[in-house]
Amino acid sequence: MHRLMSRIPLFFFLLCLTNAAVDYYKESDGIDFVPEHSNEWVVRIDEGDEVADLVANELGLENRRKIFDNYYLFINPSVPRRSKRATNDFTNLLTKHEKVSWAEQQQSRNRVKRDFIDKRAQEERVYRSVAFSDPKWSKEWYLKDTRPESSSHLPKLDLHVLPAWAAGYTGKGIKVTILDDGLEWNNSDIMANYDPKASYDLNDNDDDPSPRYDPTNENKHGTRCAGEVAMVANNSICGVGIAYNAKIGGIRMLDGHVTDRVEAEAIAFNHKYVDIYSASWGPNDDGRTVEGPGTLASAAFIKGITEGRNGKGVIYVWASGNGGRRQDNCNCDGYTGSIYTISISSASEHQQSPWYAERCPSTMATTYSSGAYKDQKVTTTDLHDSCTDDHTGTSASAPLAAGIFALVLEANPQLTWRDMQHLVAWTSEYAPLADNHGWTTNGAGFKVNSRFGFGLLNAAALTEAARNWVTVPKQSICQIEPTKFTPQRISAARPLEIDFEVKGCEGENNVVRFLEHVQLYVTISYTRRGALKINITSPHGTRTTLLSERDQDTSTDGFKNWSFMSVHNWGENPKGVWTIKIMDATGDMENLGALEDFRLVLHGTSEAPHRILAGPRVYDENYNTVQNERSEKRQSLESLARQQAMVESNKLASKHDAYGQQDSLDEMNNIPATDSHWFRLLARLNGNWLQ
Ligand SMILES: [Ca+2]
Ligand SMILES: [Ca+2]
Ligand SMILES: [Ca+2]
Ligand SMILES: [Ca+2]
Repeated sequence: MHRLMSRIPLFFFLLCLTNAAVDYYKESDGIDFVPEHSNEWVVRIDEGDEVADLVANELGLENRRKIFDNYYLFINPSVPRRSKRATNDFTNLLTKHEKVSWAEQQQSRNRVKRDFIDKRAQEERVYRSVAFSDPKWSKEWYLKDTRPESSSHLPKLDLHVLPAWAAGYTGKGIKVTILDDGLEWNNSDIMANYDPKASYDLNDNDDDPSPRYDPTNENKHGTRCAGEVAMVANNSICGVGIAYNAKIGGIRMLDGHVTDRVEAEAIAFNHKYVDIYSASWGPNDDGRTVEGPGTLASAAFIKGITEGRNGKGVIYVWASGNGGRRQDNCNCDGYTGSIYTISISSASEHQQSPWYAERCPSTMATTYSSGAYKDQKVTTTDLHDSCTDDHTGTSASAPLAAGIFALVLEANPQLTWRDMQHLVAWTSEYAPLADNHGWTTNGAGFKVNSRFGFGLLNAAALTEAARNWVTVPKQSICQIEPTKFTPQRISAARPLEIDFEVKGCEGENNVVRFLEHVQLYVTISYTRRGALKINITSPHGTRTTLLSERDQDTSTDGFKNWSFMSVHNWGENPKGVWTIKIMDATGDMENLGALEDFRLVLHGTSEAPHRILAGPRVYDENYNTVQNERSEKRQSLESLARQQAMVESNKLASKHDAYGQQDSLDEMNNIPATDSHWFRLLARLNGNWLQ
């Protein structure tokens, strides 16, 4: 192992991260997670399949198959399938082989689903919806306005999906896949939209991703996530998916040994076919884990981004994590922190950041989900051909976003993976979440919040902006490394502050003038990792907390070339003085360490994205317009009533006019008493979009 590290230093910290995993806490059942080593090696051989076969033969291995690029899956039959100990001797033997450029024994990684197990099953009440025949449609409060008339003073809660549907976008032609614990594809509310080509079972290596059934229904998670995206509309079963005409697949990968190889194959599964991947899981949200994608999973993300959707890049949607109660920080999760994933957080029906939500500046946007005990949850398909109102956490938020992005790709199939992120920045809503702490306006005029990213997704605004979107200019990446940096001491007594001048690679062809993602890579040694807090301030004065204190994290491992990512400088020009501040938030004088190294990586464009040319974003403070529409309608209702009274008292109106007025009056009276009325109105406005 040591030999491998010295030969290929790039892999050093990745190996350290996975090998250091000894002290896990599993949120759901309190059992400590101990990684197990398998009899699989992923081996990189650059000279092709025949050489791979030869190497395997020579070493007594089975060359199971090529994973992708030059990576092969080798099985060593003389090693147990599961073992607590790594077989380092054999890894050394492999890496010494002249035809092998890299090899790694696969070990299980602790990946935790981002929902909550609700012990008190809610009694299911059957609602009969009038617009869609689906009985649970009336429970989908995040898609439509379910406020009773008596509560029209309350804020409107939906994600503006109905206007996007009314404009004709229902996900047609878009393929979404859920990376999870399986998919009950023959569920009556999934089957018509099921896509076998977007599906696979990586746990059992077969084409059928059906979940493994057990008495606790442990593997319901993937089926629940999938239904949110693509429940079949108007079939009198369960509910209606956001992208109810999209194709839905499932990759079964969480119900077994989750290794780097398994994650990679999921992340790049049929990546020239699938458009959107949704993942509602990640490293343990225990508040003391720092973990990201391994070598192969990192390569898989790049494949999806560079080769997917004919080079425009697939869309990766990731749940931002449920570690709020344990002060976890989503920037300690390399999946949400990746620039390639759109990480999604949650807001409760009270438009508050819920107790489980994590804070960090890599989060891009928010959708609704569960909140405190009595708050409404998310409705979707469930195991055993059933339906539930109980899906929760950021797990439920990510698939809502994936469904919305399917509508967006239908509105404009030419969008790139970066276009989608720009669209999120330009359209997500601040107003419904304005009562929460932490909003700030950055130097380019975007409102950002580490709890919500750019705000609540707005499907109507997204699809509308997507239609005429001009593809953003090509990505430039500018890396700034300090010259002659000597390690700087950090302690509770001495916060470390570093100012440095950034030119944004001016004069070079990778100059960045309009920022997208900012990454601060640091190597820090410290006696208590969770004591550390890191801020960064841009030349525009945007101050971002890249890492907040984590009580639970007592690790002495520090950070090894770890990337802290932020989208809070979106649109800013990076030129000027940046300040990094690293401090010990605990005040514990015993803690000690040093910043060993750092570099800043700026992603963005040298040319202005088209949209910014028209000026900074203008926010709609009256986003909750249904409230206003209602009072307007009530006013016009009153004026109609007055008119009618006048007409009647004068006995002058023709029968035809009176009927006409009576119709309008009924229309007003009925809003929003029944859904059918709402839909008839929409249908009248938008043609025959709903049968
Ligand atoms: Ca199977
Ligand atoms: Ca249905
Ligand atoms: Ca987390
Ligand atoms: Ca991300």
